[in-house]
Amino acid sequence: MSDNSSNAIDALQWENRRFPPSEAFKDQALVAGTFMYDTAAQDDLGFWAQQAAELIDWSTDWETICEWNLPFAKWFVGGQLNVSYNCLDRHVLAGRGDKVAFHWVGEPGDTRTVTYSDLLAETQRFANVLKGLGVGRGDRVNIYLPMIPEAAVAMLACARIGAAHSVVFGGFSAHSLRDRINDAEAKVLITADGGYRRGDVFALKPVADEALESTPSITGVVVVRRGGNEVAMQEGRDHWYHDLMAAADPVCAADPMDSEQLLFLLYTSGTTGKPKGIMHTSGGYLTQVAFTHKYVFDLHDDDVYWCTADVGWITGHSYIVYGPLANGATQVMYEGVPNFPGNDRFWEIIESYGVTKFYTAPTAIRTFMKWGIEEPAKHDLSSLKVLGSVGEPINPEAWMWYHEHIGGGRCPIVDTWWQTETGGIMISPLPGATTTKPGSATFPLPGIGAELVDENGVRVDRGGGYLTLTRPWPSMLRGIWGDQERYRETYWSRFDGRYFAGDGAKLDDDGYLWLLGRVDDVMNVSGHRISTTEVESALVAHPSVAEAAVVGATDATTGQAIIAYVTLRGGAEVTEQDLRNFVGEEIGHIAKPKAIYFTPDLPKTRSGKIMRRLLRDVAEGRNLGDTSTLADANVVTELQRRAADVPAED
Ligand code: 7RM
Repeated sequence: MSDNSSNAIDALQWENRRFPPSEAFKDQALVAGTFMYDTAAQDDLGFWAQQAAELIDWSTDWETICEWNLPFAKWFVGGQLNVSYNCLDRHVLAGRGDKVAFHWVGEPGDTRTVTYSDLLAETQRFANVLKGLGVGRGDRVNIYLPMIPEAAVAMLACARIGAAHSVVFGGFSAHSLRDRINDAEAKVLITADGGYRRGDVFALKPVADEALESTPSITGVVVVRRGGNEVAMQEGRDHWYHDLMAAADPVCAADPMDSEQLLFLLYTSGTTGKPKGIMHTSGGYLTQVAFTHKYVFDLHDDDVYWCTADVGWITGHSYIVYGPLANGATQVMYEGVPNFPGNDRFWEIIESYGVTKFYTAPTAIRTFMKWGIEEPAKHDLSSLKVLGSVGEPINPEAWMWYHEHIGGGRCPIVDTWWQTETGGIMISPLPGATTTKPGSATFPLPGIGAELVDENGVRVDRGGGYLTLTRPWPSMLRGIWGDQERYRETYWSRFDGRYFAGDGAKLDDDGYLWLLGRVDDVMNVSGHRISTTEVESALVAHPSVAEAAVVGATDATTGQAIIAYVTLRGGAEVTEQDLRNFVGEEIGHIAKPKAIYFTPDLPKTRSGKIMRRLLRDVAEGRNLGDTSTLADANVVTELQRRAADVPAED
């Protein structure tokens, strides 16, 4: 046993580089200094009320800021608002109708410019289309679309009439779509013939048709023409979007909705296999996503903001649709993959639209590292001002690469920790106020309570622990659709009075938070609780390594042994032994992988998170568990084949 066995996770690695915001950045920043943290610390409810009043238009004021009946919260109780009015009408009424909402870029190279007036007009018509299909307040509508402006229109049209949307990412199968439609008992499905991906059309309507064979609640299907692929239309049930829109009334009033009106369900895979319909409501959600989008990205009126997520994920909901549109921002929306037609597609888009704020995921950054610095170097990226990261821990070396090769050494990086369940960003720097350290998400945002605890729920002030949230926040999930017992059990039962959703983290001497990945991934090697993230970061610190995934495999001597899967940077070479020694030097002998496998790709979810569970199956020679959420199943099959070769040990 290690001498610190009471610790949830041993903290092995400490990073000392620091990046304060420049004077030039601070001079123009919305927040420099600590005033916002100080205000919120004195009265967090008052702070949120102030944000709700400043950032959102209400048709009726609320009576109570927050009603907290653990684990159930209501925010801005008694208040009324229309989310679509806040994202559209009020900007147009204020004379900003000609401002671009979306510079949309199709993968084949076609483009569309959508202003706030355009988006409002389209949304009103489509809201009337939905009404015509029998959709009303409280109904659920499923959305299964590519990354086209109609996805935002569909979501906003639901919000306008008080129907809840449930967006299913276009990469999901017929089976997944069917389960999600049935769980939500959706009335209408909005889909497209197909969309573009890596130069080809991928079919959506034919996949949806398969799902629709067993979705009794669906009475109408709306199909957007995008891919141009051949589709079957079922008489009476299926309608073309453009036909319905041409016939629709152009005016649809934005009626006030209750602050706690269900805005959307978003399904996230649970440990038991049955996806959970995470519930988000209106007033609190919109307040927090508008607040975080404005201050975390230091939003100015002339910004061109680009979040590369898909609207099928929470990042697309909160930081493409609701946060940026509530703030009246101009965005880029891109349909396709980062490597079509070339590996510099993102950098080309940044250059042509003068993108100032860029938000992407570590998996993308590590992929860019693989492709080499020549790709971004082909383009002028000097418009960029703030870079964001979300989805996984960002390894310090990936952070440095992002900083140098994309940010030109000049842009603050905001590493934003949050979840589908939290609805909005919870832990992140404020770019004009926070001195960052590569790989740390730094501090909870003003108004947010986060603490680490040990196995027994006792607060930890330095070193590793379980990340918990200590009080309700406006954009928190309101539960799991149809299963509030599962909600209580999943998030509120492990530590008394605290929200816990599975992540480990460590606190350094300066109080900075370092996310260590899911606690299910923590390895136990000879009694040391070692986080996969730390060993991965040590591997990525080697100049030849672009990406690494580390797992603990059962070992007769040490309990678990560290097994690493490594992808090299373009053209680089290194031996297994050199890498093992490198990790030994970086964090110590205890963290040296027992074996390292080189692989061109790692198994990832469709949203880009590394699936360590499958790598554990491979390392322990088991049959693969559930692979339905895997982006590319060939990757693990190949690794399984190679695992037949027994690795060396020293
Ligand atoms: C936004 C999103 C949530 C899980 C979360 C973490 C991981 C997300 C970070 C991160 C370290 C980050 N929602 N995660 N952001 N880990 N640093 N900045 O990704 O519901 O799909 O995933 O993602 O494990 O619990 S999500």
